[in-house]
Amino acid sequence: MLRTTANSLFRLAAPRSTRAFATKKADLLPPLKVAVTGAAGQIGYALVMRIASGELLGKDQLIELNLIETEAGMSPLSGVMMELEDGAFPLLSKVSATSNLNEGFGDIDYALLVGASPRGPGMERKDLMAANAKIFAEQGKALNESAGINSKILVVGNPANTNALVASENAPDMWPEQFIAMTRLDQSRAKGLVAEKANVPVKDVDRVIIWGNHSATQYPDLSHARIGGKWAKSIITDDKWIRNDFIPRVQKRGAEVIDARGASSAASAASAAIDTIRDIHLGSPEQWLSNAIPSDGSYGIADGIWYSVPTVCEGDSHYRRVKNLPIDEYSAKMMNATEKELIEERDSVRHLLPGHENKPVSWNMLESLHDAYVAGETDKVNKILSDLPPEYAKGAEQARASEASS
Ligand code: NAX
Repeated sequence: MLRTTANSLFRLAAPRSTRAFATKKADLLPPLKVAVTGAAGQIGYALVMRIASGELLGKDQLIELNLIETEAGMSPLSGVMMELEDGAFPLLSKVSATSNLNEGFGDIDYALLVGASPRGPGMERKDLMAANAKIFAEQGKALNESAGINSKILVVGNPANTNALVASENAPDMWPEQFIAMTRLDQSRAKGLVAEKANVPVKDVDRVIIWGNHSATQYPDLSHARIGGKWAKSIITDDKWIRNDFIPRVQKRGAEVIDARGASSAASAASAAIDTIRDIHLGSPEQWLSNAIPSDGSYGIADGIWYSVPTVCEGDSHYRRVKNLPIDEYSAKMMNATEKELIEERDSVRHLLPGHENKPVSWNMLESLHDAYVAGETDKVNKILSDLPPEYAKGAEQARASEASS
């Protein structure tokens, strides 16, 4: 508990980035450490080359890559190491390969958790869920012990949302919001299909939302989407296309790729992982980006599941959910269906969820405190303060007193 409190206070006090400072001092920024699990797999292979070339954190950012694999994966991984060496990437200051999690996650700034157990012959979904939950529980523990204090963790390996929950629950000293499950690929797929339908370049499509689980229950929502700045539904007026073609196609796009390619999405998944972390690190404040993050009860979604919502990435490794969007009846039904699946997934791995008692106070709570304070909602401020541990409440009271006296 002591470590938890000290860590959360330190996290609050720590500057979120030294970027602006560093750019003034040198052409290249001091190295940031990035870990990738499953680095010898097909997504990992596509991913590490692009990270090394500077697409993840910027072309002025030196990178140390920690590649993590199973014992069996170490041999193919040595080939990936050779190719990284042969690429002579100027930004890559160091590469290491390991199957030891604490070593691989030591002081990292970002981790991309791609490695996961594949579905074996005759394996049921619940068996796959259990096998992967075990992997992500171990990784959560190791991240808790070894990762950098402000690190961000992107979970790609499936079932991504529930794996993120398991990893976070096993990392009691980390904020839940440090763990994000990837739904950016689903969002990009949805944007691509809308662009095709409207016959416009994909860059003209924005505010497409993926709600819920990275699975066939996800809800790709066009209610708020825009095409060339205009409301998408005023351009795509065919609701039947949206409900009977667009939504199921996005939900099952992974299977469509497997049917055509004979292998699952790899380059596009790597691309989406790069996009997710790049936007979190460098910011993309004008976009609504879908990320599965810990629910805070917004939109009536149950607490304690990793549910995809629209977020705004402000840069410096910080993101905010987009709140208070109007939700129509059809959307509510679709959002509930995917929530139900996530609750069932959570319940099936309960034995690997040690509980929240030692968790630091979440960003969600501090953000709600800030919002209520700025809006002058005194009752809400007092309610949140009464739920906070005393050391936070004392600091908030002091801030309030000094503001009142200035
Ligand atoms: P591959 O089977 O090609 O590669 C997985 C790699 O992970 C292998 O090299 C394996 O040795 C390694 N691995 C397994 N367990 C590990 C562990 N405990 N620690 C470290 N490494 C481990 O799969 P790939 O196509 O790369 O897919 C990886 C994961 O991404 C899968 O779970 C897949 O379902 C998931 N996906 C998630 C997507 C998303 O949008 N969130 C989309 C693409 C992809 O389907």
